[in-house]
Amino acid sequence: MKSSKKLLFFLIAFSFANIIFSQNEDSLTFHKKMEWFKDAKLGIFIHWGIYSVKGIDESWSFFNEYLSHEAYMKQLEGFNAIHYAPQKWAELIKKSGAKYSVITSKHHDGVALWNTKMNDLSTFKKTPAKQDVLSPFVAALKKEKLKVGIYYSLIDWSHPEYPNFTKTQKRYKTDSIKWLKFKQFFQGQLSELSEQYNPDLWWFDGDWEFSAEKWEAQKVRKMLLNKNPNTILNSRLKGYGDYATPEQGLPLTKPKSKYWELCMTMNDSWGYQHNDHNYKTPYEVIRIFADVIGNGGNLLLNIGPKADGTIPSEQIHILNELGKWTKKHEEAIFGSRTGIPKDYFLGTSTLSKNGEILYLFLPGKPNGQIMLKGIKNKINRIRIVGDGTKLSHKVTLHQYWSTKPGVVFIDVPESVVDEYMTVIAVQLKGKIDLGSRE
Ligand code: FHN
Repeated sequence: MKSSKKLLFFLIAFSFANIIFSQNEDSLTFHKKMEWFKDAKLGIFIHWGIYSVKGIDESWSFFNEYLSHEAYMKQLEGFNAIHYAPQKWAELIKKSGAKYSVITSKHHDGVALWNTKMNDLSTFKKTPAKQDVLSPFVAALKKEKLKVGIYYSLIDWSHPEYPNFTKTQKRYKTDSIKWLKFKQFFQGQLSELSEQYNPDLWWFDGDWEFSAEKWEAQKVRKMLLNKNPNTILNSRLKGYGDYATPEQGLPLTKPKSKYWELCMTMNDSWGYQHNDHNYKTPYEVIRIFADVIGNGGNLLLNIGPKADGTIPSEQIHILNELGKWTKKHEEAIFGSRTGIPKDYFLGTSTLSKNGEILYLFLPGKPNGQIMLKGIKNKINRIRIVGDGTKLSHKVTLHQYWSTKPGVVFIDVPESVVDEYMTVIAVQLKGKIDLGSRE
C-alpha cells in the first residue's frame, strides 16, 4: 500500500478510534459520576419557605389565585426561623439512612433562602429570620458527610421581568429586553449558588413553562459542569439532565432511564401544612422505598419544616422509624442493584453489586413458605438480614437429568419477622444465573 494511502488509512482509523474512545470515555466518565447517586438509594427533600407561615400551597396558592400575591408575600413577616437548628436537621437526615439531601434554595415564589445579591427578595433581607438559612444547612450536611442537593426553581412568578404571574395574569407575552434581564438574573443566581455551595446535585424545577432554547438549558448545564464536572443534574432542565424524576406516583415498571429518583411527600403537601394530617405510615413509606430500590431507583422523601425551623413530630417519627429499618437492612439497600423479575420471585428484590447475593423483601407477616423460581445457581446459605438467623429451605421439582432449575421453598419462622419488612439474603454460588422463562 502506498505511503500516502497508509497515512490516510491511519488518520481515518485514529479519528474513528478517537470518537469511539471519547464517546466511551464520556459514557465511562458519566457512569462513574453517577455511581454515588446509584448507590445512595435514599435522599431527603426539604421544602422550606414562607408558605409554611400560613401552611398553604407553596407558590401555587397565589398562582392559582386562592389568595392575592400581596397576601401571599405578607408571609415574609412570619418567617422567623427562631428554632432553626441546621445541625440537628442534618443529624436527623443522616440517622434516617439518607445519603443526600435536596433543599429548596428558591421556589416558584422567588424567595431566596440564601443572601442573593441578584435582588432583595430573600429570607436574609425580607424576613424576621434576617439570615441566610441555606449556608448553615449546607455546612451541616457536609459535616455529616452527606451529599448536597440544591433545588432551584427556574420559574420565578414574583420577578418583575418574568413573563408569567398567575394563572390568569401574564406580565408580558414577548419582550426580549425583559427576558434577557431575567435570564441574566436567574443565571446570576445559579452562578452564586454554584460558587458558594458547589453542590453535588442540582434539582431544577419548573422547566415546563418554556423551551430548552428559551431557558438556555445547554448553556446552564455547561456553566454548572465547568464549575464542577462531577455535579449531577436532575431531568428538569428540558432534556439536559442526568436522571429521571417521577413524582408522587410509584412507577409500575422499571423506568427506562438507567438513573431515576421518585420524589414523594410524607403526607400530601410539599411544604408544612398544619391541616394536612394524611401521613403515610412508616410501613407504607418503607414498602414504597423497597419497591423503588427493587426497580433500581432512589427515593427522595420530602419533609416540610415549619416557619420557626422545627420539623413536625410526625415527620421526625417517620424518619426515625425509617432509619431503624435502613440501619438493620443496610446491606440489602445501599449499594444494591436492581433485583430479579417478578416471574422468579413474586415481590421486591435487590442484588448485591457482584450479583452473588439475592435479597428478597417480605412485607408485613409472611404467610407460609417463600417461593423462589428459576435460579440456576447452587444456594450456599439463606439467612435473615440484620439478624443472621440461618433459614432452612428445600429445592423441589428438579430432576437430575433436566436443565430446568428447581423451585426453592424457604421457611420463615415468626420469630425472625421484622415489624415492617423482613429481608432474606440468598447467598448463591457465583453470580446469579437466571434460567429461561419458558
Ligand atoms: O411545582 C412544584 C411543586 O410545588 C413541588 O416543588 C414539586 C416537587 O417536586 N415540584 C413541582 C411540581 O412538579
